[in-house]
Amino acid sequence: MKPSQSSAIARAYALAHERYTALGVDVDTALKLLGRMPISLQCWQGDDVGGFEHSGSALGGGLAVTGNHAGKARTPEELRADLEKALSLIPGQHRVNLHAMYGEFGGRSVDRDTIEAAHFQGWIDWAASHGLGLDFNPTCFAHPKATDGFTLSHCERGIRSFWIEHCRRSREIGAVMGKALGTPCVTNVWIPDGFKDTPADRSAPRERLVESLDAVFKKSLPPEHQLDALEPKLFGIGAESCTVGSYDFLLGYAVTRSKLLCLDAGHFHPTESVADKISSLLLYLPELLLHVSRGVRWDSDHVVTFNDDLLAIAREVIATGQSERVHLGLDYFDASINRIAAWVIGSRNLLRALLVALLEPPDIHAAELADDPTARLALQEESRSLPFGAIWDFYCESKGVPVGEAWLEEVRAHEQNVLSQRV
Ligand code: RNT
Ligand code: ZN
Repeated sequence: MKPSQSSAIARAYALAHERYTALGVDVDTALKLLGRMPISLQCWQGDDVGGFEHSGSALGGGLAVTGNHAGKARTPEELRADLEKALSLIPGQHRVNLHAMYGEFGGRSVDRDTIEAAHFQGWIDWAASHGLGLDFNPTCFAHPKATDGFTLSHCERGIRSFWIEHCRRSREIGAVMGKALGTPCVTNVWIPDGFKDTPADRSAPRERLVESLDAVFKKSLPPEHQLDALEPKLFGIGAESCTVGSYDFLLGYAVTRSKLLCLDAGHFHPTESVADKISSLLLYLPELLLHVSRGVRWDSDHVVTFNDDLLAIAREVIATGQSERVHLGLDYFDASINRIAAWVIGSRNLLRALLVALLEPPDIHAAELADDPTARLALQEESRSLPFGAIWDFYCESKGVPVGEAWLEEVRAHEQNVLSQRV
C-alpha cells in the first residue's frame, strides 16, 4: 500500500473515532473485542463438499453445490494452501471447520465407522503451526448407507448402529483436536433424515433418533476439549414434508441433555428471525453454535452478504453481552465464483457486521429504558450511516490484511498462479 493511502485511512479513522466518541461509543474496546471473536471457516467451501474419500458417492442429503469455477482444491495440501490464502485476507485469528470426509486416508478406503484421530493428524499439525482452532462434523451424507435419506433415525438397526459409531468416533476425534490445540473443538451433528412426502408415522423415526443420539453422546468428553452441537433444519431438497431432526425436536433434545444447538441461518422459514432466537436459547442452553449462511428461495447456503439478516444476528450476539457463549461459523458452498473469494467475502462481512454491533450507540438502549420508542427508532436508523467503514479499514490495516477491495487483487493473482494450474 502507498503511504498516502495509509495516511488517508488514519485520517478517516481519526474523524470516525471522534464521531463515535461523541456518541459515547468506546471504539478501542470495540476493536479489542472484535479481535477476540474467531470465525470458523467451513473447509467444504474449498472443494464443493467433496472430501478426500474418493468413494464416488453422490453428495445427497439434500445438499447441492452449483457452479464449476476452475481450480477447486483436490488434495489436503491444496485445501490447506487455499485456506491459508483466505485467512491471510481476513483480519484476526480464526478457526477451521472440518468434516469427517476430509480425513487423510492415504489412498486406503476407510469407512466412516472406522475413522480415527490419526486420519486428522495432518490437519492438527497444520492448525497448530498456524495458531488455528479446529471444529469438526460427522459426515452423515455422501455415503452408500445414506442413499435413502435416513441415517441415525433409519428403520434398520444395522444402519443406525453404523452412523452411531461414526458420530461417536467423530466426537472422540474432536476431543483429540481440542486437546492438541488447547481450544475446545465444537463437534456438530447434522443429519439429513427426512421424508419427501407425508409420513404415516412421524413418531417412530423421532423415537429412534432420541435413542441413537443418546448412544452417540453416552460417553462424556471433557468440555475443555470438545463440545457437542446439534443442527436442526426446516426442510431439505428431497425431504420437504418432514425433517426428523427438526427445530422442535433438537431444541428439546439440546435442552434436556445440555447440548449446544446450532442455528444455521438458512434452516428456517424466510420470515422467521434467527437473530431473535439467540437471547431465548442462551437462557436454557450452555452455549450456541451459529452457521452463518444466507438462504435464497430453496437454497440455504449462499455466500453471506452484508444484509439486514446478518446485521441482526451480529447485533444480537453482541447485545446479549455473552458473545463468548456463541461460537461463530460459516456454512455455505458456492462453486460458481472463486472459492477463496467466497470465504473472504463471507468472513469479512460477518466481522464487519460484528463491528457495527460493537459500535452501536448506547443512546439507542437508553431510549428504550426511557420508554421513548420514537427516539429508539430514530437513533437506530441514523446509526446505519455512521462511519463504521473507516473503523473497519483501520482495523484491517492494523491486522496487516488488505484494506477494502485490495484483497481481490491477491485472490486474482492466486487464481492466475495457483488455481489455473489445477487441471
Ligand atoms: C446442511 C447443514 C450442514 C451442512 C454441512 C456440510 O443443511 O447446514 O451444516 O451444510 O455439514
Ligand atoms: Zn449448517
